[in-house]
Amino acid sequence: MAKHEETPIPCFSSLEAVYGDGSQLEEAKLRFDHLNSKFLQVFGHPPDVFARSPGRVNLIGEHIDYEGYSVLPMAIRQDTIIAIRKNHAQKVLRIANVNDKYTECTYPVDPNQAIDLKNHKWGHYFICGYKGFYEYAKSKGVDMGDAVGLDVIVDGTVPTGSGLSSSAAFVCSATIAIMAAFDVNFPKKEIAQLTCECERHIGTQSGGMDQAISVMAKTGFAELIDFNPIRATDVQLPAGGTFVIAHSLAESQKAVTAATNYNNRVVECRLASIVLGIKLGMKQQDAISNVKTLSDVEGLCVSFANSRGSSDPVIAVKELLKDEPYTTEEIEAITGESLQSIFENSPSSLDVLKAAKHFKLHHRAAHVYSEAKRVHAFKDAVSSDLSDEDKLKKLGELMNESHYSCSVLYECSCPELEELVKICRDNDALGARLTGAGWGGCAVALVKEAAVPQFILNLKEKFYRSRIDKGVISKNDLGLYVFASKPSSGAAIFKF
Ligand code: NG1
Ligand code: MG
Repeated sequence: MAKHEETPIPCFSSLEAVYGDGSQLEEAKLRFDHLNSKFLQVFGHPPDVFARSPGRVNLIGEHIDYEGYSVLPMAIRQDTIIAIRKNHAQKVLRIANVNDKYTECTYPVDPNQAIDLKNHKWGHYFICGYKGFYEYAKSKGVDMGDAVGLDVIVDGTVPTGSGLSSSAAFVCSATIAIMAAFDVNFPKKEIAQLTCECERHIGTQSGGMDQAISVMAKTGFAELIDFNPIRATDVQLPAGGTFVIAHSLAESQKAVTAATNYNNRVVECRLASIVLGIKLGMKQQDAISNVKTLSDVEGLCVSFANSRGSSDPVIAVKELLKDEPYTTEEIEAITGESLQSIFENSPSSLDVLKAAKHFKLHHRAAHVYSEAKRVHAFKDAVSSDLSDEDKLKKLGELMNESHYSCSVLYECSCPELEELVKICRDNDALGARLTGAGWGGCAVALVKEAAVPQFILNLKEKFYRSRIDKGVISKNDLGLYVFASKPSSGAAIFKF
């Protein structure tokens, strides 16, 4: 049997295969009916085919996918569904949304068009998928002929700016819908790779976790995702524990704040890896040309640590990178080359350099190496012969350590997330941490199954009540901001 990741995206003629037969199915039927009628109303004909791809919650392994390290997310039930149809009469991409907040966007059919990053629009994420699809088809020698128009309607239920990867749910469902409209399909792992690369057209130097889990998830399992090449290994979570997702209500606009937040950390990690490489004996030019990520110099760090009687790469970080932030001049004295020229081919990195005062190489590298270890400790605990109760306890501890590292070393938390994580822990969570990129968005807490209803009530009382009173959110929407989540299924195509 072909491995899961080698198989193409499944195509179904009914909703049950993805949405089960309970309340989720009823909700899905309403959404698909609504998409159909809205499509008719907006474009004057029904859609040809649908694609869906889910959001995700990352259980552990934050900000390490782009450094080449494995992560451990699971898909959530919230997803993006896209209805699509080719339109030979109109040579334009028309992208509408069931939510009137997102007004219709139109784009030319040229797959080589540049995305206007200075002028951010929601439809840009669809264009990421569109460009990605054409780039991939070209690399595979598929002759796509003249570009045709596309009519598209989007329905997303993953809350945006929440660290639950609404962006990847959108980019993946867009790419898969476009593939389905053109009647082609590729192996999941190739779609995971191509969607990861094409989401970078939006200007964030993303890793690949979100797209990989959105495309490859399986009902009932979290997945250990490895990179280079992308692989997914099923992880069966211990019985008796439930992950509760809670929104801090601080929105993290990653595409807009990239230069100071997300891309800044990617650049800091690159600089940390080059400096470590040089300090561990690499020639300057060699390190600058060949070292892209901290995983590239881990071997050198481990040898160094071995010489000190340990195998922990953090030892090398502690001894070789100073605790205080580095200035540009200090780094250039080590690399022998200007940062401008090191990053000359990456406009989004040059934006980072422009915005940065200094670079915290020690802290960022210490986070990445220690977080990478915690992912494996998490996976090992799950498959150990501990009792389920002890496994859950261990997983909770690792989540707490991960949060500490994100907050203190990586500085990607925010006051609202700190408050929420503390409330989770004070109310009997086995562990709690921010999830996704951070700087806002959601926390994830591991809670004993039997305690979940009371836990959610406590969060409502202690975190959300004052925000409802202040009118930040409406009481009726609470279910959108705090909910228990089970591992859901990955991307699918529907043709009825
Ligand atoms: P979110 O917060 O879902 O956008 C981002 C990155 C991931 C990963 C996490 C941090 C994108 C599309 N996703 O997730 O690849 O690096 O942050 O662990 O940029
Ligand atoms: Mg995202």
